[in-house]
Order: sequence, then C-alpha cells, then structure tokens
Amino acid sequence: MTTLRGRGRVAGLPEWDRCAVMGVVNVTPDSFSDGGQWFDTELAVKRGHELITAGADLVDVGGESTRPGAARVDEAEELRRVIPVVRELAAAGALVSVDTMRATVAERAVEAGARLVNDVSAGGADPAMIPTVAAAGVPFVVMHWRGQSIDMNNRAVYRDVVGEVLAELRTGLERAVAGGIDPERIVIDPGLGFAKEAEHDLTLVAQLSALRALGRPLLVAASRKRFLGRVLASGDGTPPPARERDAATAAVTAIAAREGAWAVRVHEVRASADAVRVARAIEAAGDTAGAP
Ligand code: PMM
Repeated sequence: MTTLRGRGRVAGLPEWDRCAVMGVVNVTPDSFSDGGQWFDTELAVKRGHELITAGADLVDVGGESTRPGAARVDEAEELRRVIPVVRELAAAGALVSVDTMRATVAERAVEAGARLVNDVSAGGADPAMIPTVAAAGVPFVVMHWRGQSIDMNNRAVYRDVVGEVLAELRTGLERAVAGGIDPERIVIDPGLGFAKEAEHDLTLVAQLSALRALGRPLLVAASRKRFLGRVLASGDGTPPPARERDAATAAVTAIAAREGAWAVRVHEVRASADAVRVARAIEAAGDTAGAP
C-alpha cells in the first residue's frame, strides 16, 4: 500500500509519492549562504539545471536576500535579476517557483513561466500580492513571518513557539483565502530562522506534525540556517560556515520527510534528494510490515 502520509496535494502542481525537493537559486550578491555565487543570469540558469540534474523537483528563483539584517533591493533590480532566469528555466521545462515579496515580480514571473509564488511575507509586505496571486491562479506559500529582515531578530520572542506560529500561520492562511486564493493551492511553511532563535527552530522541527493541523501541505526550509550552525558549533561556539551545513540540512530533510512534509527547500540538492528517497523506502517498508 502506498500512502501520502498526509503530505497532501497542491492543486496546480504535480503530485509526488514522497517529499519533494525544491532547489534554491539565489540571484543575489548577498544571500547569507550562497550570495554572489549565482549573481548572473547565465550562471543562475546553469545552477538551476545542475540542481535539477541532482534531483530537484522544483527550483526556487529569488532576487532579494532575506537574511537577518538584509536591506531591500529595489523592484527594477529584482525584476532584472529574476525574470530572465525564470523564463529560461521554465522554457527548458523546469518547474519554477519565484521567491519574492513583490506582487509585480510575482506577476511577471508567472507570465515568464513560474508555477508557484513563494512569498516569505505571506502577502504581508505588499498589499497587492494576494490579489495578484489569486488572479494568476497559481499556488502560494504562506510562510510564518513577523516583519522585514532588517530587524526581525527583535521579534523572536515567544512563550509557546509552536502554538504562536500555528496561530499566526492560520491567520495568514485565512487572509490569503479571504483575498481569493484557492485554499487547495496554499502551502504553509514555519519560516525557520525568520524572527526565530535556534531553540525556536529546533522546537518547530521537533513538532512539525503539529502544523499539520492547518490541513495544508508543509514546506520546510532549514537549509544551512543559523540554528544548524549553532548545533554544529565548535567548543568555543564558532559555527561552521553556511556552506558546511549541507550534511546537517540533509538530516533535517530526512526528519521532515518522515514527518510528512510536502517539500523541503535546499541549496545543495543531492543529499536531500537521496534522503527523501530513503525516507520513502522506509515508509513503504513500514506499510508492508503493517499490512494484514
Ligand atoms: N528562507 C529563505 C528564503 N526563502 N522561502 C520559504 N518558503 N521558506 C524559507 O524558510 C525561506 C524562503 C532564506 O534563506 P536563503 O537566503 O538561504 O534563500
């Protein structure tokens, strides 16, 4: 028997029989873990293809860094970075998601072939975002967010992180639906590292299944984040550089897949692609063992 373990379906996207892998293409000079590396259309497109070859099911193209403390880029610059990359990857048959907080960028990216809008502000940064996504009829990621990166660390204050994230995600979900987005097209995301300290992120990963109460597929984006740096820190508290957190990322992928996440968003795809396949095989073996 195969089950989707409550992973759920996102209308308008393919259905995978396992946790999907979203590869990250940051077309930015300053993203915290890979900033600058793909800051060029041609290189970014090449990176997208590499991620797909490595096993990515989707590629998430973004032109604005959201690392803590980051300042905004202007819209013209974001369009210049993102649209050609989306167009080329989509034309080559890739399933492309656009990572943006701007309605105009989302709209133009969908025209260029993007099939999912991933807005870390869940429509909070641009009042035109929800109506634009509703009109475009594409899936939308509602991530937990408490304000712009420039000062988000000040908002990392919780009494009950899981309960508060759940309640705030519910509000985001309701706002998206009230704005006309088809609930069947909504994905939710706990927003690891966004207005969260390491212990908040760890608690959320430990209790991912609690977020399933929202009844929507779950995206988990732990890749190379600070909380992994904290866990891996040496005796004097120095975290390894972001690029040395990929094995730890794959460990979270395995856990998220086992907990029924719909997708993980990662910078280095290969290990996570393997992890979701192993998690799927274990799930299938468990199902067989449990069959009468
Ligand atoms: N994190 C980043 C960017 N985009 N999108 C979603 N849905 N969830 C996230 O947690 C998320 C995101 C920041 O990380 P990056 O600079 O490594 O891309």
